[in-house]
Amino acid sequence: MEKARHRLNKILRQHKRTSLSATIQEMRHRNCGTSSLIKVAKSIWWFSLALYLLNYYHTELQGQRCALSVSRSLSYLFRPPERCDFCSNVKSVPHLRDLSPAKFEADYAYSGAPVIVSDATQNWTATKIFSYWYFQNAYRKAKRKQRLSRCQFLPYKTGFQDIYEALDMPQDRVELVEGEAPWYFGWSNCHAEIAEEFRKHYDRPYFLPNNSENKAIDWIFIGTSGMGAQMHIDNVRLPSWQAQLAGSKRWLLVPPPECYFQCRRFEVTVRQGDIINLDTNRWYHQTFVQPGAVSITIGAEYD
Ligand SMILES: O=C(O)CCC(=O)C(=O)O
Repeated sequence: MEKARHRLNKILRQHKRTSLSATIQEMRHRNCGTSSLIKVAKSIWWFSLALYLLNYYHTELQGQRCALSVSRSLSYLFRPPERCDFCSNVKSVPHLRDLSPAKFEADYAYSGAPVIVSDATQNWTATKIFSYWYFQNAYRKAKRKQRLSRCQFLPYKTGFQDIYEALDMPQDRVELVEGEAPWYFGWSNCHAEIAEEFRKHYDRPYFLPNNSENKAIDWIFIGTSGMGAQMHIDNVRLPSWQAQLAGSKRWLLVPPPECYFQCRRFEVTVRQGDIINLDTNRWYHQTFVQPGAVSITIGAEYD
């Protein structure tokens, strides 16, 4: 009897162990299924986030002169290092005239070598017509019809919120009467009707390669002596031209840090009528409006 009880207990213990381990196996299995599901869900989440960021980058940030929504130090941190051949052979920034599209394409358009072209705005009426008051009038007329908030605006040190506020300064400040604060701001002219009006007064620069396309959105920068853009590098993918329609501006061009030992820095003055061509995505750049007339520039990217 005792022997039979002992055997029964043994069988029960064994059964308990097996069913427990089966339960554990099952639990493990289930658990494993759950963690796989979690892993898949996490992967989908990260993938969607990456897709969203990629899409955001392409639709919103590309083409921005200054991606203010991404912190500047963050965008500098993730800037891929340059191979320095774009600047190692640049010994000066030439001032050229009569520059054929073929020569521009071969030597400057995509090489990263900056150049100033001095005879490309001769027939442009913009050099005579564009002024703070001209812009104010154009935007006041357009404001009544349509107000676009997506045009980018760079206030620099002025604190203005948008182009409408910037074009609403009292006359004394515009003319920088003694005691008034200097000003400088820039904006992307994404207002179709105004862009069309402005474009009656300037052309695509004659030296751009025939097959290159001028980007649809022009940038305008305007301001008084002593002001300008702080040192920065752009993230707009394409090189650009910028025409000095009034006043003059000194540009400081600095190679990226990884090229300091192979490349020089340059200081150039761009005078009224000149067009500077620069890959602002490769050269750090800073501008200083020179004493004299209010500086007005217009520019665009080209591919
Ligand atoms: O013209 C300026 O003062 C600034 C231009 C600039 O920073 C740019 O084109 O990225």
